[in-house]
Amino acid sequence: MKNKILKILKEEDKYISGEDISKALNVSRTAVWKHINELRNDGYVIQSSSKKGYRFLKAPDILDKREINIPKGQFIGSNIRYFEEIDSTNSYAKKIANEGCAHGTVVISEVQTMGRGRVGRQWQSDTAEGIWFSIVVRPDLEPENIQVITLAASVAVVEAIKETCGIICGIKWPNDIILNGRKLGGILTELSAEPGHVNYVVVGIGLNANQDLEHFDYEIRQKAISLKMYAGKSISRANLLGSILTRFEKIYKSILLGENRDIIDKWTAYSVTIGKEVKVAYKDMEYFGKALSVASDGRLIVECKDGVTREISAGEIQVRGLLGYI
Ligand code: BTX
Repeated sequence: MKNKILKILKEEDKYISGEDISKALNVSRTAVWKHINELRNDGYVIQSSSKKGYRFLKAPDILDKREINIPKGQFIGSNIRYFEEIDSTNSYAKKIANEGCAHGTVVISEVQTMGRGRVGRQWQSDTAEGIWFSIVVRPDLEPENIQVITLAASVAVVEAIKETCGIICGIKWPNDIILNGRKLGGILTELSAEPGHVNYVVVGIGLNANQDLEHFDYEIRQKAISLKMYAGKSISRANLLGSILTRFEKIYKSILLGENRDIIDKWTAYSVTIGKEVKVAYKDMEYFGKALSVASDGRLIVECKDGVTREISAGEIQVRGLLGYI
């Protein structure tokens, strides 16, 4: 009931009387009053006037599904599991994916106590100023073609940031979102597969939204950035998340149609890696060379100084630009 009242207040966008709400929902005026107070306790700002009724003013800065707008019928985000705190949205997403959760389920947490990066690294996400979430998909693709999903997610993130904040970011192969030469976000894709068959893919996305520099641990202050630090003002996390989910669904559908080239072209347009001198570190080996392009399966093609052109897949290597962090 509380959410139905919220919907009416938001749609009305001006004062609406308690009586009109009670009639529309067939509940007593006391019940309406009680639910409005509950919404206020949730952080919603609702004006009231004894003559005119109630008026919606402002939503709290939370990533609750009531605040995330996605188009009707969209499957990514049609099922949302929301937490105020969790160890890692990726760990939880893998657990529910193993238990058979719906394709397109999204796990969101305001805070993570054990946010994970790649290869056992930590992802600092101990504040509700960021956007930390994981998407579960069950694509009908060969396991070796999954890497393009990470590229697709980075394109969705960069385009959504452009749309909702007017800020242009870059992508460092394969999964870093870069702003002003610093790390704004990252993507951790985890896969459960058997030969020839993918059970599920969890795409975990972490984005620094409204942190100030002091929020970051000392060790990463030189390389981390948030959208607020760049723009000088807070951004709406819910708007940005809604836009990412919407764009990701579109791009995901095009992958299933085999339109990888389109995604790779978009990814290349935002890339800060292609054309750069890079160092490829794999196990004990190090290669120096130039990043030439990305193959249709998402591998990075590097022309190495030893004369060999190598195709590098994520997870095996680290690529460091030789000129600073990117
Ligand atoms: P990564 O391995 O590329 O990056 C991890 C490295 O980035 C760390 O070693 C540290 O140097 C730096 N770092 C850590 N936290 C931050 C931060 N908040 N901002 C900038 N730099 C940082 C990137 O891994 C993939 C990260 C995915 C995170 C999401 S959040 C939702 C989901 N759940 C989960 O546990 N992980 C994913």
